[in-house]
Amino acid sequence: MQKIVYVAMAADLLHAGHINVLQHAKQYGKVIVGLFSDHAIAMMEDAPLLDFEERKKVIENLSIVDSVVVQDAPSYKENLYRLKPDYVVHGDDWKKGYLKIYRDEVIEILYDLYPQEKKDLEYHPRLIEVPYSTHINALGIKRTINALGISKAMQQKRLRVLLGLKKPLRFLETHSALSALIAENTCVDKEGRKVGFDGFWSSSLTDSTNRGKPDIEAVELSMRLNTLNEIFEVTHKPLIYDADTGGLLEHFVFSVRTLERVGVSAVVIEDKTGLKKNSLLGNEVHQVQEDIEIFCQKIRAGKKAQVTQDFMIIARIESLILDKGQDDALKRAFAYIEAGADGIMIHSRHKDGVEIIEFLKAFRKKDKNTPIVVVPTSFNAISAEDLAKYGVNIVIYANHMLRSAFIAMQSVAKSILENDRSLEAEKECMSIKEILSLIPGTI
Ligand code: SPV
Ligand code: MG
Repeated sequence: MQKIVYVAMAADLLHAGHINVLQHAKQYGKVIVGLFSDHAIAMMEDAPLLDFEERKKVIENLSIVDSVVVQDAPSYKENLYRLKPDYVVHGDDWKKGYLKIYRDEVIEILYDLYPQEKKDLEYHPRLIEVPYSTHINALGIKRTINALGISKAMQQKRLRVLLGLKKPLRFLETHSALSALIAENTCVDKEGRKVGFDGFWSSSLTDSTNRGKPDIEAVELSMRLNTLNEIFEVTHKPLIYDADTGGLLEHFVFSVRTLERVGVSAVVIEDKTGLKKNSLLGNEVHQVQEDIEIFCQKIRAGKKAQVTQDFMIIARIESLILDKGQDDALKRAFAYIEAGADGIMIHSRHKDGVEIIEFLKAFRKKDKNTPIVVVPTSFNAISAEDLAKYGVNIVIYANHMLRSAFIAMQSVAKSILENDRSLEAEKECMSIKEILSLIPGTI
């Protein structure tokens, strides 16, 4: 009987490296590809560009592939115990890095399935590892595709796609194209996962501060649109826009259309009225919460104004900021959802996060699905992962790029004055060579 060979892959961008692995596998017998589900890929890294059905169509039509099954988790466990393959084939690149834990687990399972083999935790004779094709750089291919650009429609839709695939999503404040490039490209390897930011937050606070203006809706949409366009020109991740109160209902409907047209994925409007001040000032300043029904009308008008199915309107509740209590926050949350809000943002300025967790528990008891957004600037000791356990979908780091840039710039400015030259400040600066090569197309 023909031997069974199991090969797991994402195959988002099929290239010669995949074919190389599959050709190796074919030498050992019948090739079953365990195609990672969208969810499994999103758990390990970013959501795929092509969805499962699209990727499956490509793989199942390869003559070297005998059949395709879904692998619905990063772990091989379920499929290996079910299919009991004679061999598992993989590129040898997973010997180190974030995928190593899955390799270790595969070896353990193979010893369990084939106990007669002499135990060696580093290796199993039924695990065939194909030298990784170093000349093929999947990340490079992805970067090239990103450089070519993706349509605004695809970038916009990505927020809804990601919400359906993973939790939490991490969004980082970006106030310029450069800060967005940093947010887009920074990632860290964790056990079993490559973690990066899922998208951008266009903050009213930092967009105003960056222009030397207070966070009181003084910077017009037309000004902020310039920044958005610059960000969109060089990135492909989704952006959530902080529209303050959304302004008058009659004006908000135009803003929705404009934001939707440029490719913004979601707009957040907060339930305040009159002269809006930054929420973190709480009741130290005069701030007035909007009447529930009036705010619902604004949500309804916005939903009616949008053209696509993809654009989202997120209602931000300021009850905890203004010490109005949990009952008021919950009442508003359900009223706003009823009015058509696609998600809610609950804000708090307390450091311990107790009132946020209390809200999340009470809300999730009644509503399991509506996306919840939080901005843990004050309750910053709770990890995104822990917030997700309480039901949060999107965690926004709302101002950290600008705040950190300010400190770095101020320190360099001081150093130049203190030393009356720039030599000492050099160590705090990126080299000229690096900054020149930072942006593709410079040289
Ligand atoms: C912003 O980033 O502008 C926000 C979040 O609205 S907060 O500053 O916490 O109000
Ligand atoms: Mg704001």
